[in-house]
Amino acid sequence: MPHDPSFTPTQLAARAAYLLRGNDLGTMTTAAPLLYPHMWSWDAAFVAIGLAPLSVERAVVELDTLLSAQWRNGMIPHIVFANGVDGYFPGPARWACSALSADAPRNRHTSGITQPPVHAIAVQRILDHARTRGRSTRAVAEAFLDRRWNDLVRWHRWLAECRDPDARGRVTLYHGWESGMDNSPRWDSAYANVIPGDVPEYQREDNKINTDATQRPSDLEYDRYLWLLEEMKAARYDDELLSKTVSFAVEDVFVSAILSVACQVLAEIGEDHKRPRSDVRDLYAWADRFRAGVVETTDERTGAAKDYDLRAEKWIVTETVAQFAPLLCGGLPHERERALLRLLEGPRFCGHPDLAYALIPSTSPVSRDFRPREYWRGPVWPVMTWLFSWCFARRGWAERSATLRREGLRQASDGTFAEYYEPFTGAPLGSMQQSWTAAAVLDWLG
Ligand code: 9WN
Repeated sequence: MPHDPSFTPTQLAARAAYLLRGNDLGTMTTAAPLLYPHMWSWDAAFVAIGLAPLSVERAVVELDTLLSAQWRNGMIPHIVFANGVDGYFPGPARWACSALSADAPRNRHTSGITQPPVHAIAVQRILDHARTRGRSTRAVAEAFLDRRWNDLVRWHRWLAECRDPDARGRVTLYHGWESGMDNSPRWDSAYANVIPGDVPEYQREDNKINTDATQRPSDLEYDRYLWLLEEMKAARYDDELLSKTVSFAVEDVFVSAILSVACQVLAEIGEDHKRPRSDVRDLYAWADRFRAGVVETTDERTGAAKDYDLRAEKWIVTETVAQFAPLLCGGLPHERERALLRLLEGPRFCGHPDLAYALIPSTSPVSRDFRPREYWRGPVWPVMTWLFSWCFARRGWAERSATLRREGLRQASDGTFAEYYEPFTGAPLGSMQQSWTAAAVLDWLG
């Protein structure tokens, strides 16, 4: 049964705003107060989406902080470390980015990998809110776009050129963390081929904070995560070398769909705001390329998308939220899209009879890989609900979007702002006070 007490929308919005204020270090918002005391890339974008209805100015600062840590090659790193804050492993010393790579920024500590490119969506939400405000706020948003346009295009260009050098229309990842869905069953077979060598000694911090081992990745998984770091360090985070040497390399269909949407959104912003035509043209071309790359992976009958393991040279078929990637970016033939919507809304996902809320579990409850409490192996992640709800609205599916919003808000009305939820009981799991959960609620209620 869903948890009590439940808060009214007004109370919930106030608590969400209070939470973001509490997690604010000044110019960056931590992803969560204890478990994630730094800035994460895709979290920061969602945080900016939540901040925009409260303060366009503060939302802009969030993205500015993130972009000020962009690498010279264009990569936005997955973590920007808060100065002088410990409590997360692997921290800056373990990544050693600026010592190893001339592309890493000198003035900021960051990780050496990336995360899903949802940032253009945040830029659009900021511009949407600015439009409803006075002249000075609109000017802040415009100035941001002037200041950061090139950086945003550089970011998308890096993904298109360095992470899809053969123009297959799919983004290559060298670490499960880059997918944002760290231990999803999607990556099990690719990780099985990662044989940890000499991993320098380490102590996990996450399991000191979340002491319930059923909710976090295992030690064996962590050994592999840390081994990949060593492989990347040996390659000095060099884009070309990574593609040859790292033992984990997958084409992520979900990140590819996000990139397609993000390129489309940024191209439209570029058109509206009279940005250079060549940029807009490139962005539309990448949107098309990655949409086609996603569609190419889909099952003819169900429309379900799949990832590709570049090292094993085989498709990865699992029943996870990533199967629905084409619903984000579009491009499927009509019948196939209808089949995929039936899969989404049927008993293998949102229509499973035992779910507390009609939301998309990270892994299908009928899959062998399903674990109802374990991170990306089953729980419902509110931020995913938000992403689908937003994309569905954009695709003209108002009712589907509204259903996700309604169910997402019902789930969040327990006021914990949990990182993820148990699908059957609705119990909050992972980190509480998770910034992006509050941000989703603020956007929905804004
Ligand atoms: C590793 C911050 C991040 C999210 C990811 C989520 C989790 C980190 C971790 O937390 O990953 O990047 O330590 O488990 O999987 O999506 O961005 O909220």
